[in-house]
Amino acid sequence: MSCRIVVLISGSGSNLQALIDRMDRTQSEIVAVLSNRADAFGLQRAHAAGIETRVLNHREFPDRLSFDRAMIQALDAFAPDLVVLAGFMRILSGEFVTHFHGRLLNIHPSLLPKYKGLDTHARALEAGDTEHGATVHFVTEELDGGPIVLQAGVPVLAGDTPTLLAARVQEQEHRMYPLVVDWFASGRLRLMEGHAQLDGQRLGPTGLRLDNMETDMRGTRDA
Ligand code: NHR
Ligand code: GAR
Repeated sequence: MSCRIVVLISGSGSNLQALIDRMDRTQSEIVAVLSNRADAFGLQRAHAAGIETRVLNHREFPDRLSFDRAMIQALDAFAPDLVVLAGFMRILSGEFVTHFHGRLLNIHPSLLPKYKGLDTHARALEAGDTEHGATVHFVTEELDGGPIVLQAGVPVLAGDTPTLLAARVQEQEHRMYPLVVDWFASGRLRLMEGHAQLDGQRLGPTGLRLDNMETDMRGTRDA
């Protein structure tokens, strides 16, 4: 049976594109894309792929909760098994997060728990970090604080700007998000008692590392 996915965006949607590009090879289907901005380029990507779209402008609602309730209604109409935040820029209420508990994933552009919130690339540069990266995690009410599934690191290079660094991080995002979504869609990944679990094994506090996993797989292939 196919996993019904709805993707939430606010902007370019390059992570959405990475998911779209894998759809024919997976047991999942993106049934809708929802944006809080009518001008999000990701909506054009969805149209080009023949995926239904919805726009809910948060500015047209009196407060966060009524926006979130409208989103819950719009999303429930698609009966999603999984809701994927892909560059979605609105903080979600406890009511929203509870409604989709265990079926809500986010990709965040830092090696959490470092740099929760916004402007992560500038903050990593400012701190003089030699490594930066991205994290896929289950969403809970604690902003960028939910159980971590997968992280990928990139080096910070001499002469980096936030834009250069963001591009390097996004390359990794486009590899890691489809992988995690596949794990969820195939029933291998779930949220159990507040912890991410893959193949029945509870993951550690910072989840798995994409680079380690590839080393492991190379080991298996060469053996
Ligand atoms: N909601 C909850 N409850 N928990 C999380 O972990 C969430 C979430 C909503 C979004 C994505 C997150 C990120 O990956 C995310 C995780 C927006 C903001 C923010 O401050 C912070 C983190 C994230 C997304 N948004 C401003 C707000 O007032 C608006 C900023 C804007 O519109 O540009 O909502 O980084
Ligand atoms: C991604 O890098 C994602 O990690 C980040 O925004 C970018 C969206 O790119 N997410 C956040 O900052 C969430 N607050 P995309 O629209 O091209 O997928």
